[in-house]
Amino acid sequence: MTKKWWNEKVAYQIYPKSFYDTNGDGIGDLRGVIEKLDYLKDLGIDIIWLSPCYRSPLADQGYDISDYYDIDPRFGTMADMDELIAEAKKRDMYILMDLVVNHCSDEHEWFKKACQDPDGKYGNFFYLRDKKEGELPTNWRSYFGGSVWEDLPGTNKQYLHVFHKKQPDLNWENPEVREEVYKNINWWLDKGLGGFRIDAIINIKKALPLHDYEPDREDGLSSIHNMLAEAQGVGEFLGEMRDRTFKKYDAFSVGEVFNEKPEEIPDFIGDNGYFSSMFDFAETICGGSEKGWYDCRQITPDEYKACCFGTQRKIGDIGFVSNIIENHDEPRGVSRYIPEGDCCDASKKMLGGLNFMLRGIPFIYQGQELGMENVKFESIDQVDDISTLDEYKVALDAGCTQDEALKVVSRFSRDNARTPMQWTDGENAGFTTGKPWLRVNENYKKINAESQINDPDSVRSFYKKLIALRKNPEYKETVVYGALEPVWEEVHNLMAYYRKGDRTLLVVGNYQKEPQTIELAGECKKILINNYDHAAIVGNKIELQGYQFLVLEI
Ligand code: TEU
Ligand code: CA
Repeated sequence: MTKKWWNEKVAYQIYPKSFYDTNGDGIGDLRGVIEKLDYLKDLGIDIIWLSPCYRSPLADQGYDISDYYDIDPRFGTMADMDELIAEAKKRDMYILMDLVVNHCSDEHEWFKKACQDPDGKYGNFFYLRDKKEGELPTNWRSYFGGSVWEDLPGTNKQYLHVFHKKQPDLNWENPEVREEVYKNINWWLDKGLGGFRIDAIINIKKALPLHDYEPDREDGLSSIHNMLAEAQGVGEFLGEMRDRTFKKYDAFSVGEVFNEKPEEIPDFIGDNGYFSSMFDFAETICGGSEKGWYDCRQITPDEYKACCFGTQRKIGDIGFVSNIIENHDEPRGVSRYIPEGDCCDASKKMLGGLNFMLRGIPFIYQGQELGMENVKFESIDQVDDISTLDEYKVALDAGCTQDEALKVVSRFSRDNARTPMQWTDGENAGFTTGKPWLRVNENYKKINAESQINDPDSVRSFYKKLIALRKNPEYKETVVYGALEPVWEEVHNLMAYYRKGDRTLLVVGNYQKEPQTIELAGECKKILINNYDHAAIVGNKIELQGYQFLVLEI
């Protein structure tokens, strides 16, 4: 593996709408990000991924772009964006934008022109099919529910959307579409962006000719995954995109890649891979279900461990994955991966530490460093997210009561991670002086940045220590590049691994509330990180407290 500039970095995802509002309209904005750069710098962040802030109707919170060359006025102006890039640079930080090019918005001018003249140039920017009475072109189910086919307004055609109907899929088979995408990427890179997070990218390649698949739910439709499993050749598009854009700028690119085959990993993230990195979603997939969220379950500590190690083994030294416990599409990691009733500062630090010390690039999602938790929804009216509303309906259709369906939603809703960032214990958690667009989590008086910044025992201070260790010149080589070797894998509720570089570190988390004793093969030279103020080391035995997490040099 060739070393690259981003290997040693620590990344942070900002969901702009919920980060910090500076003008009192209840919506977070780019000026809010600029104001909080020093907060992030103090934490130790190098790379900031901004979820979309392009011009958009916000039908899917900006993942539906109507102008790739503009900033949505609710988030600010292009001048704000330029200032953000410049202010980040001053602090040695990089900004990543979200690249959403599987689809655009139905309010994009390309789509409007396609409606006006479906047989013309812009008709071929999308997947259009002639409308036939009582029959759809294919039986695919959109990710957000219902058929992927929708009538093309004012025509006798239908268009394909694998996500929401306001997100028509772009036809990547058309070279003109690809040219437009590359032109836009380069335009942004010329502005001085560090790179991109690449949205839903596996969906750009459809299995052609489009056809039906085996229905997999009562609705008679078939999951997009069935089509994607058959689609061949996404790599040709991705390789072309790399060569025409990222590679020329040595930009960082991190792909939202699902379901890659082990033999494809070098193509994706090896030297000269399509991307610099890709997210590890193994633990979000484990416990998942094609039937819907109502059929998903919380995974156990042993499963969590198996997922992390499975990925690490698959990747080896091929490249760097990007490690997460949560993002804007997932519930809060601490609510999801810590057994019910055990969520506390110690277990939050343990989970964060176990994830952070894996080989790869750590991505911290806003509020994760504070230990922000899932929300308790009292009624479905409190939900904003389109995917959640669909899953609620799926749960009801499957026979869940309203209460059960609400419980499902509370556990898995994307809104769990989208509630406003908790800055202070003041009104609206200090996020806005107006009315927040989405309800603030009730626990903000207890969980907020202000109370944690100067508290050496806070979750945030613990994250700062983890980040500082990764940057410590004496340990960097091992923490960043060292090989990962699982240890005591068969021990129940214990996750432990070595990181072996020019030094040897042992990372260990007691993933349960009961104590547990481990026996080291060698001697412990030094305790580098501890989420308790004490470690009971006697000879080569360590009695770990419930959820104790240690990084030891041995
Ligand atoms: O998500 C793509 C994705 O693959 C979905 O699994 C998504 O996580 C799921 O539908 C959630 O219920 C990306 C973005 O991260 C997501 O926010 C967007 O909604 C989606 O693409 C469409 O752009
Ligand atoms: Ca605002």
